Amino acid sequence: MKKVIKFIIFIIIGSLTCYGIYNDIDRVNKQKIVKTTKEEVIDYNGAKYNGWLQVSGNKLLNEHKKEIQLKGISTHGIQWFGHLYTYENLQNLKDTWGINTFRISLYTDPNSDGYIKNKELKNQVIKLIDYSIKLDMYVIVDWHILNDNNPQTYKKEAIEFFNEISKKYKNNNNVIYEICNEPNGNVTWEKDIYPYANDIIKVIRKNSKKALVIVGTPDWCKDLDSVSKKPLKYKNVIYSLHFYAGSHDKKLRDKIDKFREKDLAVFVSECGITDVSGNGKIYEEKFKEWINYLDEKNISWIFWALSNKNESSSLLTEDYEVLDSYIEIGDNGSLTVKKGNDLNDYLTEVGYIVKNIMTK
Ligand code: IDC
Repeated sequence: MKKVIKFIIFIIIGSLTCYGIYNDIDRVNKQKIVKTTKEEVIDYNGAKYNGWLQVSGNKLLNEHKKEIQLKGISTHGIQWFGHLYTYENLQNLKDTWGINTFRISLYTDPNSDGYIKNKELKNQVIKLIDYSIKLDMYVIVDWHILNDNNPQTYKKEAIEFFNEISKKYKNNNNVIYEICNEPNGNVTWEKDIYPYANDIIKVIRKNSKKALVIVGTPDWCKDLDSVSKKPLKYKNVIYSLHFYAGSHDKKLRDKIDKFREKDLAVFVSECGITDVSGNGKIYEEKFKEWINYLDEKNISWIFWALSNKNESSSLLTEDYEVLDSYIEIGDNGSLTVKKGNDLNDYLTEVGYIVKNIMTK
C-alpha cells in the first residue's frame, strides 16, 4: 500500500515538474516569436513591401500584382516652404496620418524663383527623396510647370534634371517621376506634351527601367480625351488628373470613367478642397464625394498642400514654425530637452478634415 502511495506521489510530482519545464519552454518560444515579429515588422503600405509599381490596363499594381492606391501629401513650392519639410514632419505624417507617398513640387518657372533660376533646389529635392526612402515611402518628383505653361519651354533643363535624378536612384523603387505638372494655355497633347513625354521618358528609362512615370495632361491636367486619341507607346506610364472640389464635379469624374474604359490609367497627383485658386471657400462635402469615388476605383491621390501660407488650401496654420529640439531651463535650474513643434497641434480646418479622411 505504502509503495502505491509513493508511486502516486512520484507521478504527481513528476507531472508538475514536466508541466513547469514545458511552460518555461513555451514562454521562451513565445518571447522568441514576439521578438522575431518585432524585428520583421512589415509595412504593407510601404515601398519596401510593394516594390516597383506597375501599370496594367487602367490599374496600378504592386510588385505582387495586387492593386494599390497611393495616398499622400504634396509640398507647396519648396523654394518658399522648404524649411517645413523636415524628416520629423514627414515621419509624423506617415505615422499619424498613414500616408505612404510624398510629392515634392519643384517649381520650374524662374519668375516664381523656380529651378531654372535656382538650381540649388535640386539638393533639396535629393534630400527629400532620401528622407522618403528612409521612411519607406513612395516619393513623387514633380517638375512643377505652371505659369511657364508648356513643358517644351524648359525641355533641355528637364532632360538634364531627370537624367541626373533617375541615374542616382536607378535601383530605387520609391521614386516616381512626374514629368510636367499642369500644361496649360496654348498647349496641345499632340504637338507639345506627347513629344516632350517621349523624350523625357526615354532618358528616365535608360537609367531606371522599371520606374513609374506620371504624365501631365492638357488644360491643367483635365483633358484626358485628347490623350486617349493618341496614348504614349511606353509601358508603365500613368496620366495625371487634377481636381479642385470647388471647381470640378461629376462631369470630370465621367471623363475619368470614359478614359479608364479605354484601359488607360489615371493618377490624381494633385487635388484640393477649395476652388482652383487654392483659396477662399472650403468645399468639404464635394471633396468627400471625390475621395469616395477615388477610393472606390482605387485611384491614387495626393493633397495640395503642406504649408502654413495664409490661404485656405494650407494644412497648417500661419503661426506654425518648425523648431528643432531645444533645451528648457526649469525654475530649479534643471535642463530638459524638448522636441520641436508637432504639426498636428497646428492644423487648419482643412488640416483636420484631410487628416480625418486619411485616417478613417
Ligand atoms: C498655388 C498656391 C499658391 C501660389 C500659386 C502660384 O496654392 O499659394 O501662389 O500656386 O504659385 C494648381 C497648381 C498649384 C496651385 C494650386 C492652387 O498646381 O501650384 O498652387 N493649383 O491654385 N493647379 C490647380 C490649383
